[in-house]
Amino acid sequence: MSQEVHTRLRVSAVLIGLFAVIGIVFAGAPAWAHDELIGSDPATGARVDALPAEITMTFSGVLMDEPGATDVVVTDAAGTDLTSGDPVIDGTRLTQQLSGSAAGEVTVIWRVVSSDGHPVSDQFTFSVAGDAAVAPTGSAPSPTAAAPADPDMAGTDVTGWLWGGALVAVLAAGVIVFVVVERKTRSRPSSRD
Ligand SMILES: [Cu+2]
Repeated sequence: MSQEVHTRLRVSAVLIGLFAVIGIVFAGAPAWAHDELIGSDPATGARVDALPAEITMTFSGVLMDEPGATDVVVTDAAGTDLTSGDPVIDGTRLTQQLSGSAAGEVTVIWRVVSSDGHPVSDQFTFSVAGDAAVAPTGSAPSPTAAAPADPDMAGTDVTGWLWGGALVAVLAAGVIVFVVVERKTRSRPSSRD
């Protein structure tokens, strides 16, 4: 009788460990596959002489190019729209044509769909010479390199699911073997009784 209780306790311990591992795997999964902005031209915090004809951004992964997936808003300090046409995606590269002229701080707000299917968005600024309101050189621009937190992280990364699924299969097999062995051990004629 105490043997059976002991077995149940051990199976419970295995199951608790199993669920704990699954929890850890899925909690950590979403951070694995996000694409992030790794560079741009003009760069974050750059000071240029005139508004360039286009802005290019380079990401760490191949972006999804679907209608409505990508959105870029470029405005001057007064909020005037400086974009010309839609952003163009080419692999890991995004190009946004600009028009007009600007002086002072230019803000680039972007949203792309990461290669793992998640939307990623952030913004950065650079400045165009000719405006007294521009912060003096030496003031550190706020870095935008840090990966933005995704608003819709729900553990849906394919990679995470695959790893999680494989882990569950292996652990489940282990539990089954454990239970079968325990049963065989118990059903064997015993001299200890
Ligand atoms: Cu993601």
